[in-house]
Amino acid sequence: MTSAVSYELVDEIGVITVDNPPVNALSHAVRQGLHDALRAAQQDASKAILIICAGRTFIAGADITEFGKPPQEPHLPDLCSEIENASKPVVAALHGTALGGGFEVALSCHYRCALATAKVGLPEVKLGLLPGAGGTQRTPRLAGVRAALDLITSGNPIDAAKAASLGLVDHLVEGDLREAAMAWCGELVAKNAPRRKTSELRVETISDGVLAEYRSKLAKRARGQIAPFKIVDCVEAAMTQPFPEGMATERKKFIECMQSPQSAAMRHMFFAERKSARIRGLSKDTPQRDIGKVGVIGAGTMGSGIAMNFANAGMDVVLLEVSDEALSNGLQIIARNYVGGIKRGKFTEAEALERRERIAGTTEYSSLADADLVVEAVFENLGLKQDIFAELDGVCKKGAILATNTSYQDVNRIAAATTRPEDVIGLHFFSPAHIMKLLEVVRADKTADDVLATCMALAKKIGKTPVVSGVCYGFIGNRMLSHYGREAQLCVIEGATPEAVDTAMEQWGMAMGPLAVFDLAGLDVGYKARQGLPEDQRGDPRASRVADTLVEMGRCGQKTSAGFYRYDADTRKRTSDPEVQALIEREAEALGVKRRDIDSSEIVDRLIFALVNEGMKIIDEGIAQRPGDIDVVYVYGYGFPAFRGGPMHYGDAVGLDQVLARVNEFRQRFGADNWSPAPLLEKLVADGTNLTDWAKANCS
Ligand code: T1G
Repeated sequence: MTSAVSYELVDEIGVITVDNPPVNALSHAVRQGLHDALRAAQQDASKAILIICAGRTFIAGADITEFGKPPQEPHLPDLCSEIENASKPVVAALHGTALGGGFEVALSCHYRCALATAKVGLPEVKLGLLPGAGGTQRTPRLAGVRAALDLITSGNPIDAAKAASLGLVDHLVEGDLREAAMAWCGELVAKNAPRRKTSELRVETISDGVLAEYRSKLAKRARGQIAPFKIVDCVEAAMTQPFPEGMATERKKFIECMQSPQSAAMRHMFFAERKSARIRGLSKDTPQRDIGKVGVIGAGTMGSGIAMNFANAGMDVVLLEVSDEALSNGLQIIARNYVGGIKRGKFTEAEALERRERIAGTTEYSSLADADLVVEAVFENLGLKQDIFAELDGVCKKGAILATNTSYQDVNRIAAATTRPEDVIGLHFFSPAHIMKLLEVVRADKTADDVLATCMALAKKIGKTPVVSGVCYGFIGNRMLSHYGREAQLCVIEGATPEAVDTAMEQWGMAMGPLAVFDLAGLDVGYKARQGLPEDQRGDPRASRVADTLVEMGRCGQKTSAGFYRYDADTRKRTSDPEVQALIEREAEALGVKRRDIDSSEIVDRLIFALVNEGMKIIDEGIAQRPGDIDVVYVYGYGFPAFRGGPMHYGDAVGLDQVLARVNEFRQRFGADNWSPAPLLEKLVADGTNLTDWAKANCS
């Protein structure tokens, strides 16, 4: 055995216990320990073998930290085969989240029992992989082809009851798992239960049309990804090939996925998301303030969504507006959002009602006096925000955290409107606030450490992925977005149609093209921001003239059923509008822009390298703690494809020398105002290193 796996004979049951915190990942020590324990169990008087785990979960998968290192025996597929071919019945006892290789270990056992609270799943596809230890061959044998395809291509876990209904779990137990599992093993022994080898089961035959239909559905849902399609190939092999050949097919395709840049990118995102929750230089033991009651100021789209986040996490919320009418509108937005959530199966009607009832409305600031946290979410006007914080300073109790949801304004200047700047922080939610996972936590100059630590923990509690940002115009995401958007608009005025720009970016992997995003957010948002600036600070008119003209025509985007595109009022489907193309050509002429054909590779490089270059500056200025944080912002907040790993990972994957060469080319062609290479980019290229290695040495 190894320290991670122990074995003991208890009555007639050989009990193998895995204990490898935090999630019992299948490290080499665990695999070796399981191998040794299995061998011991087959040589003693045990009549059945039980595999169970200590801690909070059954094995949650292969050890991702071992990926990329030389694989060590026993390899997981071989270990699973040893389990299935053991001389005695092997039973798995599941709790927590039995995922990936962990669930594959369970599938190779002859029987599986589980606590009702357990979940099982094969999330490899979320790492750009596929189950590589028989999951694609055993799952269809137990649950059928369609269920197997759904489980493996989605990567989403299912609860134990659902797993039992599919034949993936045989017995649901309650109470103490070990006790219940031991008792069940005893029953199996008593009735001389056979060793049921999953590999010997036959896979149901289905019509070829099912697989073809599944592949075409994936072409939309998993556009640009390779692993989902290889999963379908493996499940097809389970249907058409004997088990050994099917396993060989799975192995081959697993290795293809493992070696793909897509998997490297998605594994990077897995760790980047977990690292972004940590604050550099701050002890994990930094004290936190108790947050029980939350005040939200502003019941517009954002404020209402923000209020829901806290109510959904079990906190009491008081939502403040300036008038009963505005408050009523906000509460109606919340009601509509909950109806939508029920329809999407996010929660039951009873749960929705319970959550709604946690949100109380008010028009009186005095109602915020006992709030532990107040989040201001009014529209983007610095003066108004400063007035509100001055009011809060007088009303809120000592120790209350005062947060602003501002997207752009200077949080230091908002904090300066109070006598307690150490209690002020930015909590920048992304629309729709009750759905988008990203939360930029803006650390102002005087924000206290415990306030920051409290908000980072609170973010996780409300199901958000937090990223710390320093104070600058637009923080991390929107600052970079302004360069991305500028290039999109310039490509349009210089000759690419809106459809060409959006199609190029969507085929590259963005969830939605930039012009469609601007229509979704509302063209009037940028318009008002620009109108609020002095003429000489409104930037290059070529990069805003088309959008501003559209707004002046009353075409603000989806909200007016017309912006860069026309929108069907019901389906919101976008269609091109020749009137817009004519407008673009008119404005280009008026601005003296000579239009030309722009190919998709130029569009992609201008938009994406604008992100990379600005991201480098953000890192250099200390606005972001580490490059991976920027990747988390873009994948979780801006629809950047996880299979490309975020802008900074992508820059490394392309090669920073290539990025710099392209940035310098664009500077030659389009001017240094928009294309000044980031000093960090130039430095890394000059040093012949990359961002990943630089971050290891500088951003631990
Ligand atoms: N390997 C290594 N470390 C892991 C890990 C894993 N599989 N899963 C989690 N960790 C670490 C994580 O980095 C963090 O470390 C700590 O555990 C707590 O994680 C052959 C090839 C299990 C649902 O994809 O989904 O099996 O930051 O913060 O929110 O077919 O972790 O504390 O240092 O996420 O309670 C398939 C991935 C692998 C599951 C728990 N399995 N993990 O969530 O905690 S590929 C997965 C999760 C595979 C086989 C293939 C979640 C969780 P640190 P956490 P959590």
